[in-house]
Amino acid sequence: MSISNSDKKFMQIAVDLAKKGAGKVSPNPLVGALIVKDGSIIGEGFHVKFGGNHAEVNAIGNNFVADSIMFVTLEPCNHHGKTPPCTERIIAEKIQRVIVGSVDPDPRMQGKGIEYLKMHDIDVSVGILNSKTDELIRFYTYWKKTGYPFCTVKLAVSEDGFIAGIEGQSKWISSQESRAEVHQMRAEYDAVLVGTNTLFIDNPALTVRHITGRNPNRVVIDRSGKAKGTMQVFADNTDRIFYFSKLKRNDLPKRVSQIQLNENEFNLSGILKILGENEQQSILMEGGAKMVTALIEMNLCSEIILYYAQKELGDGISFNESLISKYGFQIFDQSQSGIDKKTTYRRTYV
Ligand code: AOF
Ligand code: ZN
Repeated sequence: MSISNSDKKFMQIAVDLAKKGAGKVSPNPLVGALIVKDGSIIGEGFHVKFGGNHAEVNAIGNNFVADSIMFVTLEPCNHHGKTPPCTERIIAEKIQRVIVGSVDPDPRMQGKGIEYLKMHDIDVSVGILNSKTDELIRFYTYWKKTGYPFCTVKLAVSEDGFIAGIEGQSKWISSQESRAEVHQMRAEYDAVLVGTNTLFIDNPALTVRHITGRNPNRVVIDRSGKAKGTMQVFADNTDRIFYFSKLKRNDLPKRVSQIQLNENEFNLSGILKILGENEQQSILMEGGAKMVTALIEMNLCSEIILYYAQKELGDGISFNESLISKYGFQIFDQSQSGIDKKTTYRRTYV
């Protein structure tokens, strides 16, 4: 059956529903679902939190959905995980048609859910609005395919081209709106990563304050074990702290997960691999110029977001923007954030 403009409109609603789970469902994907009968919406749902009902089940709820059409941003699952297979439920409810955005890259799936529905005489269409549905699951997809977290570098660049003052301090370059946006990202990424230099210069808390949202996990890379236990990054909180060092520290709060690596193991690639193994799908890199450059040069960075601010610093540390094209990044999006101009660069990956 062909896809109409109203089908696209319904899928867009499912995409918007899926976004409501941001920051709460990882390491599962964001998923939204909508049930339509005779042109009217009779059910809406999304994956609300990890371990909870899938979007499809929430959309079905207690509604009578026989002979309806389901719009779902991700291929319905066909396996027993923390919850039973959505495909079985769709079949049992006698839903007539399923319109899917993206195929699930999980090795247990990759089209098996779609095949299963078709085998049970359900009319399935795949790929509608898939640039949007793929975007919803970009962290999940990258992590499933590579085992590494999707890393975003975020930098504010002053009017005269510096990302930090001469001492390395990077606070207050960008506008209030940009700072709120970064806090929104913190609330949606699994973890925020910094190195020792940033800890000593900025003593950042890396928590969410300008908006309402949960705090991200924090990752501290401190090769020679210099960080102080009293630093804000270790302040008591409910989320996890991963601390990478060559030394075992006895003076850090007990809740810090210490991961000791030897000289050979101590590199960004190895560290990110370990974070991936610990189900960290997305990392926001708020580190200094050196760490950011290393991440890009090692092909470990998937996205660079630059906030071009209006403020002049006079002098300071700059970021070599020629790295952006040299490592295959292209402009993905441009927008305005308060008085700052924001550019998002992406590189094609997997
Ligand atoms: C769906 N709808 O809303 C989500 C899906 O452990 P479980 O039962 O929660 O299953 C997790 C897997 O299910 C996950 O790896 C992915 O393949 C799929 N996620 N599928 O049909 C949803 N969140
Ligand atoms: Zn499911």
